[in-house]
Amino acid sequence: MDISTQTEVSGGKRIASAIAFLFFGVAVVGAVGFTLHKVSADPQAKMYASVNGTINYNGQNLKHAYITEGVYPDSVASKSHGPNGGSHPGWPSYGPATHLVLPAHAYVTMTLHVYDSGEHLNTNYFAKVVGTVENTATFDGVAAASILPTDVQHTFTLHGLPTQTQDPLFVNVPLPRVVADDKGNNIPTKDPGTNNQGHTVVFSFVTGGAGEYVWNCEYPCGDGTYAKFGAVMGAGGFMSGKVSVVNG
Ligand SMILES: [Cu+2]
Repeated sequence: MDISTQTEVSGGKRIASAIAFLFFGVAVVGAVGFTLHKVSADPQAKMYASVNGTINYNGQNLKHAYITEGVYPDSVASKSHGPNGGSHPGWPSYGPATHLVLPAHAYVTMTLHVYDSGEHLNTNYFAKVVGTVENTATFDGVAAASILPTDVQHTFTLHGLPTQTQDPLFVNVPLPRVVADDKGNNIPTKDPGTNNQGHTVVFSFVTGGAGEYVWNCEYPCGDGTYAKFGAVMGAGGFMSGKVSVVNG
């Protein structure tokens, strides 16, 4: 056999296998990229605050934005996990959306209709209203700076990570529980805003510049793992979500 021909053939094979390997590599990178992109896509429906007029606050004329959400004892009622409640229909959830979009430098009034029962907090701090206008909220129309730590169903706790690049924003509002009878059925409330099925909590806060924040519940409503911070408390979009503060 001619040695030079043999060398030429194996050189050609080497190029072919190098090209095949290159295509394989590109395919792997493409598949990984596609998968990561799909997994990291925002699965949470957005709720946009609607601006209606302005309000004078501390000598500043601010846009007045309004947003209304609910807190439900199960994911079906929350409407934020599809008509059948998604993968965990029995989990409590905020709804109908869990990604809140708020205008920057605005006076935001948030109304929460809350329908769940509850127990006591791990930490009494979260029974206080923090970061709102006058550090109060109204509970079925009555203003208060806190509720009993034993009578909480969930909390709305908005915060960000410590950062140099965006304004701080922290709001904590405890949500009073609906009392249940000894069979576990909720006792009707005196709140017409929820057809006597829950409580209405209203509070206002002022946003700074644009930024990305999160909110979560600090009432340990999960399963037994991690001091009741497992299950629903460890999953996104039920007892936690995003808050985008946007310009424009
Ligand atoms: Cu909760």
